[in-house]
Amino acid sequence: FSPPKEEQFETLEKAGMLHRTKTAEKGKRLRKNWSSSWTVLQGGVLTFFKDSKHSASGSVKHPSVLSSPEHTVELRGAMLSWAPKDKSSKKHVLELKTREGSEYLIQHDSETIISMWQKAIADSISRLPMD
Ligand code: I3S
Repeated sequence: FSPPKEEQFETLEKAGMLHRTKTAEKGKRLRKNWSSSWTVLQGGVLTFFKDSKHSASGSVKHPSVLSSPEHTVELRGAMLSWAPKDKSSKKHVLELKTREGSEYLIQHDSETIISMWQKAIADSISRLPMD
């Protein structure tokens, strides 16, 4: 199955539970505060939702009915890499740096799951124009 190209950009790319923490805002370092959140990757935007109650698959296609997003991360111009060891003692940690100078750590205990997120987010970034 391959959807029409115009629609591809709008459709849900990935959703699931992730551990995440914001580590910088507009270039200023923040104290880490890890939490689990339902995370949706769609149309070049990564959204972390506030609670995990809405993770039933029936809600996945309708993010508007979920609780309000806690963080909406614009992926255009962002950079994703595996976090250096000194950023966290956790394993399988991704570091996402936005164009606006915000930084997030994203983590999952499963290497398989975090690798799928790494690929999905990297693919999304690469499809967006740089400027
Ligand atoms: O880089 P740090 O300061 O070792 O990060 C840890 C802290 O954020 C810690 O919270 P407190 O600042 O309240 O102690 C968290 O509980 C830890 O999870 C953080 O370390 P990891 O290595 O898990 O990212």
